[in-house]
Amino acid sequence: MRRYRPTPVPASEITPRQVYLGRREFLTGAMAAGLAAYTTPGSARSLQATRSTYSVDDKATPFEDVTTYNNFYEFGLGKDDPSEKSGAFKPLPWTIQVDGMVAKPGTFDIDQLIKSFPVEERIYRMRCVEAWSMVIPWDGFPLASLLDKVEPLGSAKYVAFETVVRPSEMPGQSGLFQSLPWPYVEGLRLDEARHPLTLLAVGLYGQTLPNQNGAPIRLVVPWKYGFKGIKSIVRITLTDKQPKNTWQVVNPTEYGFYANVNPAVDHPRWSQATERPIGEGGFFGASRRPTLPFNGYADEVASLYSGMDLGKYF
Ligand SMILES: Nc1nc2c(c(=O)[nH]1)N[C@H]1C(S)=C(S)[C@@H](COP(=O)(O)O)O[C@H]1N2
Ligand SMILES: [Mo]
Repeated sequence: MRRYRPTPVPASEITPRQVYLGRREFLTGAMAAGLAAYTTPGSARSLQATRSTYSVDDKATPFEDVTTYNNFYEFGLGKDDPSEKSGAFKPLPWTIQVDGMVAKPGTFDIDQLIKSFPVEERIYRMRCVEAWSMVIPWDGFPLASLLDKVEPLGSAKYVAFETVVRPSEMPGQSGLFQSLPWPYVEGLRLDEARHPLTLLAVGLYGQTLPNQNGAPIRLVVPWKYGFKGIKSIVRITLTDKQPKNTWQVVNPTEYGFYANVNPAVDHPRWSQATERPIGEGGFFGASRRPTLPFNGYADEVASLYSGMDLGKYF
């Protein structure tokens, strides 16, 4: 079913984008690229990425869907809000502070990070807790590479993440109605954070991240529900206490710390057994498909949770 690509290949051998998307989709993709360029004025740059062994062969969700059907509450609650209301957001210049239980804390410039680590293309499944799914070609580097740089202390057990707070550029953070407490925060166990699948994405479809997808840098943890993929990160802190994550804080009966994709454990308000792939089948033909344990990544990650009752930890 899922096959790994055998070996990394040099950037020059990566399928040209128009072939990859298919002709018709390339045309809509080109239109969407125009839209993305509009919402991120002058900032879309292409990235040189090597393809990774961790990719899946599933057909990628069209660029247009990946960049117009989004969850990013800092820009509003609607799926259209992030692409339509993120035009004022400035993802550059950008630094990430990495601190807490580390030997070498530091503040890193996004451009330096992109230069200092090899950027890989990783085609990952993404499963939102709302039961829709996509297949997204990300460009990024393993979170472990950044963690190695700061040298976590033996006492560090978890990694906490924080999104930027910029009410002047993020309409969902200003005004009378605030949908969530800010900053949006997330967390992983240190071994989850160090897992080779755990990615810091700096781009998708071979170019820097559109604002709506979490520019300039966001987390991608493909075996967990999409909300763990915190966007527009400004701070990463190593700690010995289980970090808070925004959705668990606002609704602890529905969302947990682990949030591993598990078709056997229903959300209190809907089934998690199947999912709706975005960009397939049109409105009526929206063909659901079964959701896989750990979103299809069980072989790689199930061992992280041996001894844990997976029906209990959500
Ligand atoms: N800061 C922040 N990060 C966030 C969110 C958000 O509202 N704010 N939404 C999450 C949810 S619920 C999902 S499904 C994914 C969506 O990522 P995408 O829009 O790039 O597909 O981002 C996650 N990261
Ligand atoms: Mo989500």
